Formats: sequence, structure tokens, C-alpha cells
Amino acid sequence: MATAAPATPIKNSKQALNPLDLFDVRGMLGEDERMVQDSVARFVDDRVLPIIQECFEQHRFPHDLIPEIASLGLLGSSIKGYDCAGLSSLAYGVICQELERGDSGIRSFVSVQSSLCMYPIYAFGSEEQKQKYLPRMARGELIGCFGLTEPHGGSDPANMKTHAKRQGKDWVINGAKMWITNGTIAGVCVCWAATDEGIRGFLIDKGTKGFDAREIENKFSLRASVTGALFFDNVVVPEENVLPGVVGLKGPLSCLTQARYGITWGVIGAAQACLAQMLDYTSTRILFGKPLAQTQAIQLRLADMSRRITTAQLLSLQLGQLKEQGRMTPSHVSLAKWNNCRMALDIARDARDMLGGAGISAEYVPVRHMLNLESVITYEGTETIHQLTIGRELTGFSAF
Ligand code: TGC
Ligand code: FAD
Repeated sequence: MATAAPATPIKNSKQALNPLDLFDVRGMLGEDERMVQDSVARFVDDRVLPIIQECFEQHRFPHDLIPEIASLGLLGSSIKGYDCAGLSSLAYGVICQELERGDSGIRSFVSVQSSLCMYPIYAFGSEEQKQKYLPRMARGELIGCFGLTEPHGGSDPANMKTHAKRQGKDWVINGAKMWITNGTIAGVCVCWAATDEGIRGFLIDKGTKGFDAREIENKFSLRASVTGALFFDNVVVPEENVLPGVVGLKGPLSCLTQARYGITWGVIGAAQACLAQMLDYTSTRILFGKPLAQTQAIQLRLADMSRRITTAQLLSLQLGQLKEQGRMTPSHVSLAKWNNCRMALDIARDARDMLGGAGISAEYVPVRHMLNLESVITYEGTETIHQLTIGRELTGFSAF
């Protein structure tokens, strides 16, 4: 027969450590960055967490949060000017982390708007395009989507079928895009299409003749996010809607580098949410006469979660510092996206298991994060694509 548990856990550290930030990564942030983190954390606690379970169950993106997300300066937060907040890379990181602590779908919304839509307009757009789109996008009045993936295979975008042909001063676009976040709620699509000159980016406004977006229903993942399929049937766009500053695959891939950087931080938030709930649950769930948290097997699993979160935090912190110094490379981002998504997905799956039967209930966060992370480890480059990117970096041979 098991003996009764001690009433209170024994504290071993003289100085209490934050179990979700053991190496005090927050302490490495500047004061402004900590203020940003705090305000996004409050927003997530007050406005996201109370509704997100229901949104997920109802397969509904909470549109009504957009004005508040915008007023917090979270849309295009790294852009200077054009009504954007001009925050640092680390601030963007903690924004993603806090949002994804709420739900990957909310972080996805901000990633797509900021890194995949506003970034290319800022980096490759004409001054007229920046003036026309960026301020409205920063205010959340205009939503963007990013069309790169196609139905026949997203991992190899160089082989895209969507094409644009010159017709006098206009371009005519034909093709289809698949799995597009914000697809049906977007007022503008940043669409990548093959041309005789190479891949180019086109800004296609909602309502343009021949452009259609349909929602993808029946998802088991990212249910609090909108995902669509896009169709382009002889869509005519004027030359002024082409992004003039880039030709070739490096255009869309540069956007992915920005978004993947944010994801490395975001998934830490999802993992922290799972660990926080497990620390609470295992200390109050009494089995065999003692709290689960007092068993060696559970402690090993909690310790392993903590080790993996900590290493992911340190990786993203260093990545952010390299980014600020202009030294971050696509391979750095691939390694961190691979490591951190794998870390978060493994933690969510393990947390779900530690809850026993309750682990399949939407009342607890791990299963929702777990299902979301199945998308996050797939989009923005699958785990295999990032592994092969590192393989290519190490060996010089492309194995794609
Ligand atoms: P490769 O020869 O490697 O490169 C072609 C050109 O691009 C440059 N480049 C990059 N530039 C910036 N950032 C990167 N990450 C870059 N990677 C490559 C490269 O230097 C070269 O430039 P240049 O000047 O020499 O022409 O191209 P490849 O055809 O061998 O492909 C490499 C591969 C497989 C890594 C690439 O195709 C890839 O990343 N595939 C995965 C596709 C992907 O991630 N799709 C994501 C779609 S968007 C999305 O999922 C949004 S989800 C959003 C949400 O909801 O949060
Ligand atoms: P495929 O490319 O067909 O890959 C299938 C499998 O083959 C994978 O396991 C892959 O790792 C593996 N594989 C591929 N190549 C190799 C190789 N050379 N060697 C070994 N294995 C290989 N895309 C956008 O453009 N915009 C968006 O906003 C967007 N949002 C998304 C939202 C959600 C919820 C999801 C699920 C996806 C989204 N995507 C978006 C698409 C996403 O980027 C793609 O799903 C992803 O890039 C993989 O492409 P695919 O689904 O066509 O899989």
C-alpha cells in the first residue's frame, strides 16, 4: 500500500525559478520587448483563452479580435513607417510566442499578415503599393493571404504551375493555390506565379474578375483559423500590381524566412501552455496514494519537457540576435523551425498522454495544441524539407 503524500512539495532551489523559463530568456530582452510581451500576454489571457476552445470546436476564426490585435501594433510589427510599430525581431518573437500560447491559429493569422503579406510589399513593393496597402493592413482593415502552395505539391514551389503572361500592359494569371491561410477572408492575395522572366509576385485584390477563394472545411487542425483554396481563371491584373523588387524563387522564400523565424518562437508558447497545465494537473491528480508529480516517471517526462523548451528558447533567442545583426541565414532558420516544431509537437503529444482519458477532452489544452502543431510542423516547409536543407548545408549535395 502506498504511503500518503507530503502535504506540500519540497522546494530545492533557494531562488524560485520560473518553470516555463528556467534560463530567464525574458531577462535577456530589452525593457520595451518585455512590455510588448506583457501586453500580448494580457490580451491572450483576457481575450483569447476564454473563447478559443469554443472557436476550435466550432471551426471558427475569431474575426472580432482583429481590431484589438491591430491596436496592439501586432500587424507588420517589425516594419518601420506606414503606421506600423517598428519593433525589434525579439519583440516579434515574443509576440508570436504569447499568441501561440493561446492558439496556433491566432499566431498564424498574425504571421501571414505580417511576414507573408506585409513583408513582401514592404521589401519588394513600389512606394505606391506600400502607401496603398500597408497602413490599412497595419490597422487590420485589409487582410492578406499568401498564395504559394499548389495542389500538386507544396514542398517544391520552383515547379509551380500557376503562371502569368503579359498581355499588353496587363498580366493574365491562371492556376490554383491550395491550403491558403486567410484565403477566404483576405482582401488582397500575394500570389506567386511563374512568368517568362521567372517567378513574380502579384497583388490580386478580392473581387478581381476570375479570382475565387473557397474555404477548406472538415479540418482536424487549426480549426480556429481560416484555410482556403484559391482559383485564378484568366485573372487580369495591371503592371502596377506586380511587386517590382524581386524576380525568382528567392522572393517567396525570403518571406518564408521571416515567417519561419516567428514560428520558432510561436511553438514555444504552445509547449509552455502544455507544460503549465501538466505541472498543475500532475500535482493534484492522486493515484496510488500520491500525486502523479511525485512519481519518477512523470518527473522524468516533465523534466524532459523543460529541457526541450529551454533549448528551444535559447535557440530562438540566438536566432533573434543573429537576425538583428543581419547574420541570420535560411539554414539557421530551418534548423530552429525543425527543432522547435518537433519539440512542441512531442510535448503536446506527451502531455495529452499524461492526462489519460481527459487528454482527449477539449477542456484541456494539449490535444488542441497537438492537433494544431500537426499543421505547424508541416506548413512553412515540412520537417523533412528543413532536415534536407541542413543536410545540403553540411554536405553541399542537394538531396531534394
Ligand atoms: P534553391 O535553389 O534553394 O533557392 C532558390 C533561390 O532562393 C534563395 N533561397 C532563399 N532565400 C531566402 N530565404 C530562404 N529560405 C531561401 N532558400 C533559398 C536561394 O538563395 C536562391 O536564390 P538565387 O538568387 O540563387 O536564385 O531552391 P530549391 O528549388 O532547391 O528549393 C529549396 C527548398 C526545397 C528548400 C524550397 O523550395 C522550400 O523551402 N520548400 C518548402 C516550401 C514551403 O515552405 N512552402 C510554404 C508555403 S507558405 C506556408 O506554408 C504558410 S503557412 C502560414 C501560417 O498559417 O502561419
Ligand atoms: P508535399 O509537398 O506533397 O509533401 C508530402 C510529403 O512528402 C511530406 O511528408 C514531405 O515532407 C515529403 N517530401 C517532399 N519532398 C521530399 C523529398 N525530396 N524527399 C523526401 N520527402 C519529401 N501554403 C501557402 O502557400 N500559404 C499558406 O498560407 C499556407 N497555409 C497553410 C495552412 C495549413 C493549415 C496547412 C496545413 C498548410 C498551409 N500551406 C500554406 C501549405 C503548406 O506550406 C504545405 O502543406 C507544405 O509546404 C507541404 O506541401 P504539401 O502539403 O503539398 O506536401
